[in-house]
Amino acid sequence: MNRRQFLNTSTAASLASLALPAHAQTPPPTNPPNFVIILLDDSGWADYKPFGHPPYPTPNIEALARQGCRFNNFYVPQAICSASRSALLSGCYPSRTKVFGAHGPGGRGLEPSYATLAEVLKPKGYRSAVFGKWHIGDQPDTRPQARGFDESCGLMYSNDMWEFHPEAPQNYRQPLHFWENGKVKVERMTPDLQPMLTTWYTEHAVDFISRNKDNPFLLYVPHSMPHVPLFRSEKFKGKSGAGVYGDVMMEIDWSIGEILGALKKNGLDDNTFVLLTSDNGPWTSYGNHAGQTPFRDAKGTSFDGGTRSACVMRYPGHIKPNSASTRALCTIDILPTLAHLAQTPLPKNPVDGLNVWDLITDQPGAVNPHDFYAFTTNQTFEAVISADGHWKLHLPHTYRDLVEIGNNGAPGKFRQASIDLSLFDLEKDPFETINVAEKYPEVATRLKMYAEQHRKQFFE
Ligand SMILES: [Ca+2]
Repeated sequence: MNRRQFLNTSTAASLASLALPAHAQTPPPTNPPNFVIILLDDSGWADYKPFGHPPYPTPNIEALARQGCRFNNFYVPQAICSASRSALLSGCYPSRTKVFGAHGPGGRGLEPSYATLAEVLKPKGYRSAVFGKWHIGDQPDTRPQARGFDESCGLMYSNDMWEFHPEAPQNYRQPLHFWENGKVKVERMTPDLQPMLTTWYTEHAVDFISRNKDNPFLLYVPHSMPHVPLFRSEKFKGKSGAGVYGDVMMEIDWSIGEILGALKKNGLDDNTFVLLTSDNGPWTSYGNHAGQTPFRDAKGTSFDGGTRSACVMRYPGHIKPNSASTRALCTIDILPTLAHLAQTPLPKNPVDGLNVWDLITDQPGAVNPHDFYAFTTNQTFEAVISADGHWKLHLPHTYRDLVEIGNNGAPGKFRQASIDLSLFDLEKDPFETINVAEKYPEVATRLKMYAEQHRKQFFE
């Protein structure tokens, strides 16, 4: 999708949403559903259809979108791995949990004082599993087994935090482990073994579904790919004709097909909520090993190229098939919304997200219960958007700006750039190019007030 096509579709959808009448709250479904959350790592907004038009096929994701709703304005509160994952699993802003950036080996991650989604669902009899990249804690009390997940396998952090790091191998002297159920299963992941990651996660996921068809479950599959270094198994080598990135995305699409197939085979299609998205935008300095986004900048910034993720949700009978939404939503809302669907209480710790089920199901007259969403990069609070997704205010901040693109697994170079206080009209200017703060002073004042509220709450 190019920028003009994107503008045409999003304007039509937002005009349609204006015509809705007054709103009534939707009760949760009678039977608490299963939850499947598939999280890609560093995948760009345009990496799969129907969001983008990549030069490789993604038929299983397209099928998922046909059976559910595509969310065009879905955000993560920080476009970096640990911060984003922690927000998804806790419903809290990084500003609150202080999980910022990407934690390295041995990192604390999310403190146990903040409940995870798995812990929230446990009292309702849910069995939970995580198969993939955890990255919100590599200490005995912050790893998956200690955080409500009954089963787990995968990496504790990013797949580039190893002895073959292209820039800083000296930072990663300890071998990259592959874990299974709280124990190290593979002591040293090598370039010969990384191609198996997507397959291993998928096999565990399919097996977990078949063993849990008679009880409610949470299946969380945070793929290691397409984060660099890129690896795919033999069966996908050269298959896309679009380079290794295309092969990797085809293998992820295959994995999604396997998971959806397992749901169908076990008769769980109708009672399972499926969500697919990415933890942040593409790592563009990796050039042909990075994904694509039409939006400004990328991973590691608070521009939409970093924070806006392509998202699909499917729940037959509840979410309209083959639909599209321009509602602004954020990953912090997932925990409270799924708690609502499971009819289980919110955790005792404060949660920043809110139940947005009526927005997801597009109930007549439903409005976002938030005033705004806040965005940080590492420890810096940088921007807010109005909860209708219309306006975005950047506070003055620096950001990394790509000046040299890397290739074939070698990164390029960034420089530090800066932006002054800027208001963007995301409906007319989703690419954050024209500062309209002087044209709409009352909007700028309102968003500055929201920003001050967030700053006072978390940064004083
Ligand atoms: Ca990431």
